[in-house]
Amino acid sequence: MNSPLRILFLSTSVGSLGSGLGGGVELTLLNIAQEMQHRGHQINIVAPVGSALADLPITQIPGNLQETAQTQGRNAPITLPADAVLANMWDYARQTQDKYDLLLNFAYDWLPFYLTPFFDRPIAHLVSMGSLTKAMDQAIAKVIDSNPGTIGVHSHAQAETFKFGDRCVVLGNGLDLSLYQFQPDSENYMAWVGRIAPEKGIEDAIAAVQAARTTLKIWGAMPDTAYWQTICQTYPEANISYEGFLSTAELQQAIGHSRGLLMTPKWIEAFGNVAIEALACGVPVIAYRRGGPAEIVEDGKTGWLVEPDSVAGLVEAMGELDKIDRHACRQSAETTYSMGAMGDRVDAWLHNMLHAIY
Ligand code: HBI
Repeated sequence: MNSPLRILFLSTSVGSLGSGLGGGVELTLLNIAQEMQHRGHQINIVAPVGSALADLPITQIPGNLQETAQTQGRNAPITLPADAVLANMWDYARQTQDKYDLLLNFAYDWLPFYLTPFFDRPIAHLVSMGSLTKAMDQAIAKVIDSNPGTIGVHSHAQAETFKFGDRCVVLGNGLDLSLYQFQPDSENYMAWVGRIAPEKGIEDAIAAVQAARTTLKIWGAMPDTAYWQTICQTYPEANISYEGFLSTAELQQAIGHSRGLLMTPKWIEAFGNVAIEALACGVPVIAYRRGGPAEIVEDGKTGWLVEPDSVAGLVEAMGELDKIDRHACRQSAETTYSMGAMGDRVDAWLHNMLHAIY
């Protein structure tokens, strides 16, 4: 058993926890925080004002939110708004760091990486996305050079997008599977879940269900309604419905009854929490063979992996869903993606990092 630690969690800066704007990292932070508490570690979370997450201890920090990194180009300059919540969060961290054994950063932003050598306490960074900009790559590389073992990622595919990928610690991810009910039977609709944004490739899923003459139900945050309107105008015949951004309890109930989940990422999805949420409910996953989901789905066993960007491949895979055993989907979630399995990986990562220093 690893010794109990005092850990300060620093959240993403693009939205308050619970708003959905933080995407997959909200769920990741919640699950790691709950599992670390369960293991006897003492944690506190620093996050933008308006954050609420289960009954976790959160210090809410005011300030203006950060622009999302994935909408900027590779040469994007470092930006911080006036009165940046990110800067305010890290100023708070600087002032209180002595109360903790280590800091755990979830923000995919330049500042936390730049500040790392200025802090007295070790900082572990869980990098939530693949390589996006030169500035971020350089900032992360600098940290991994001076503090080996402190950069965690979710998948090998994500690590490989960075030149230093072989020196990242691959953690996968984990869910509280008790929140997900296994559903042995399905109704006749497909599911798509995610932030409704270009990098998620929802257009392909809609084109596929239109071609397959089936129904698609869509859940997730909708940061840009104009983008959604454009999609609806582009596919007027598609049988699709936007079902909103639900809590985990409601979402798992809704996707649990789907025939299958479609994952159509246009970028290298770092992981794809949604894939394990679906598997936990017994729902097979049809995913492009790209990024994190390709390391989660076992082709032919828990879903189908499709040639990236092939709508025809998605249609063909939907026709083969009956070959997948829904029990095998749930089992694969329990084996690799439970809180315990993820907790073991995170515990080992943090303790190895501390042992390397002291
Ligand atoms: N963009 N600038 C910035 N900072 C983040 O922490 C960040 C982001 N975009 C998306 C994001 N985090 C999370 O949704 C990841 O889980 C993808």
